[in-house]
Amino acid sequence: MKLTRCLTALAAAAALSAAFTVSAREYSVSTVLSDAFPWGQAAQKWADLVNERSKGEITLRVYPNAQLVAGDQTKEFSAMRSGLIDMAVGSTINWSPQVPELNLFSLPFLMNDSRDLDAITQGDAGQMAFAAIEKRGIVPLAWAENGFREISNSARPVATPADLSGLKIRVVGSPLFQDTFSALGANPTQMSWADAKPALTTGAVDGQENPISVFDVARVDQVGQKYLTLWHYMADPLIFAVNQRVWKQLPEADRELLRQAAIDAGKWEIELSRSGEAQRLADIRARGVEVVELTAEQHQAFVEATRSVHEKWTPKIGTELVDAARAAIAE
Ligand code: X2X
Repeated sequence: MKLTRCLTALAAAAALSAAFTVSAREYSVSTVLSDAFPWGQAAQKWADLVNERSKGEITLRVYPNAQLVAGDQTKEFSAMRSGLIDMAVGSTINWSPQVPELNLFSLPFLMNDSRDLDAITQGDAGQMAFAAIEKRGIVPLAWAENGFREISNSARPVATPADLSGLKIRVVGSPLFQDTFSALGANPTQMSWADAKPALTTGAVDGQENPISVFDVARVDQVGQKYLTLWHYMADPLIFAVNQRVWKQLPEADRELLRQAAIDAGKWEIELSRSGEAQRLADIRARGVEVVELTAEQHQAFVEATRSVHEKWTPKIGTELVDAARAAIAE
């Protein structure tokens, strides 16, 4: 009798714990920027769609500001690979130290506009970039975007490479950025986003480069960045991705759910991000920032000044991948 009761209690406990395991499936999602920015909104949209479509069974908890890697955004990919982080919506810049192929998107002036970017991500080159990520133990699911990166500084309007001469520019991620800004005669300093705003505030650096949405939301104008040049020199896509062990443990239906939700969230964010740019730029101008738009000749001078970066980095990225990207753009 006693034994039966005891067994019943055990069975009940086991059932309860099984139920609990199923209903409490929660995964961490790392981002660098919070949901005040399109980037964080992409991750939150993913979480919302997954929650809704799994009827609350799967929870994605978004941890912004690279907090799961103590602010060191270039460690995010490694942390996800080791299982410290389950999932991420990450920038190609921040993952390129571990996935050199992702430097493709950082090649200066490779892409002129969103059409070029889409041609890459939606074609063979995009698949090759995903294969490179997969080869390194991470499952990529979908694309979103941070945006075309524009350069700002506190000293003077920049319309030629000579205008950048000697300016201390905060850069992020891959050593490619050192090469680009050195080729332009500037003085690049690598640091995390967490350190960037204080460095701009104190004047430890003169300038930075980030998409218009980041300049706008982070109020970079408030830390003395009075000059903004629209040179569209590169764009960093965002990638939704999952640790391989986590992925393998998921039932097929859940994988499909996660993938489709990532694709939908990515499309939603890309649209949101692009459609908001004109208004953001108007707001930035209204705050007194001097916005420089380049003539075709001025643009060309920057292209020529950074050719050496392509020569040095194409072999590291992979000639086949760079060729595929160029072919996609040319089509
Ligand atoms: O650090 C940056 O500049 C940011 C926020 O754009 C990235 O994480 C690439």
